[in-house]
Amino acid sequence: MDLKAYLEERRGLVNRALEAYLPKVRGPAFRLSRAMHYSLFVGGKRLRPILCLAAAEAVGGDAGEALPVACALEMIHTYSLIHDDLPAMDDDDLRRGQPTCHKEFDEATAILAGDGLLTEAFHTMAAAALRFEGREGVSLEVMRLVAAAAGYQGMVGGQMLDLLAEGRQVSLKELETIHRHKTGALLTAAVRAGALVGGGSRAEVTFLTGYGEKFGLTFQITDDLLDVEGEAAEMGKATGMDEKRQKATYPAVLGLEAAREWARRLVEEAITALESFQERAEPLRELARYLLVRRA
Ligand code: GRG
Repeated sequence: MDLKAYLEERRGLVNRALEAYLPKVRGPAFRLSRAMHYSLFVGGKRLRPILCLAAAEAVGGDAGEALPVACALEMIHTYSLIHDDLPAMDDDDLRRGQPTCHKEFDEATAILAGDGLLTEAFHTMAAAALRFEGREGVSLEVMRLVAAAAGYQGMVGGQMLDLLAEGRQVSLKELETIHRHKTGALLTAAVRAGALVGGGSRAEVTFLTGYGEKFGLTFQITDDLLDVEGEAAEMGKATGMDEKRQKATYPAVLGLEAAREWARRLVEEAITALESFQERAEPLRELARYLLVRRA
């Protein structure tokens, strides 16, 4: 399959839906909606929504039905980047190749834009649930799992662990715990939510969750590798920052070659988790392989 064309088509689909869910509004909160819009549309690979749609289709579901959840995941992801870039956290000036939200606007607006995106994500999912009559159980389960993955049991908790680990040595086990929460939880939730909305069987959802977990870990390892080896211009943000901030990373704990080798092994395991799926899971297989060659 032509992954590049597939990704472009999917990005277009997601971007059009995001525009519809989050139009620029006028009025007293114009500045806030402009800031939310700015960060959401300033770039981004749309990996989480694309995974969600691909998982729905892998179980024979309809990507259109998964779009609200897919877009909600991108809103949550974008909020996490806005807050992560704030001076109180990573204090970054550049994200997705453009000034970070607090640089383009100001700190208070960036905090509110993150809050607005997080809340809008749940509004989007709830509004869609009301439209899908008769599927309330699935909709509620999806919202529950996305909330758990985004909150203190998942991404927010992982961010706390990451901040607490700065400047000290961590074991491989601790590193994995941090990243399973900080990055892996939302990526896994994207796949699991897609499988549920798509009507997957219990076994299919379990296999796809396994795929999502391997995908999430591999994503983080390759993110760490790109911080060491990537080009800032291609990534749209500064590189070499992990070392500067004494962050716990896979290359730091394992060494570069062992980290690369581990990523390769995890991709094989992710693809193995899809063994019982036919052709329909090919995009998910290709997305896992793409992690090893991505440059941004
Ligand atoms: C502040 C609540 C809160 C959470 C922050 C995800 C996260 C937790 C922080 C982001 C910092 C970071 C660089 C994490 C590493 C992995 C990651 C999420 C990279 C960015 O995701 P991509 O590559 O970004 O999917 P795009 O821009 O393509 O959407």
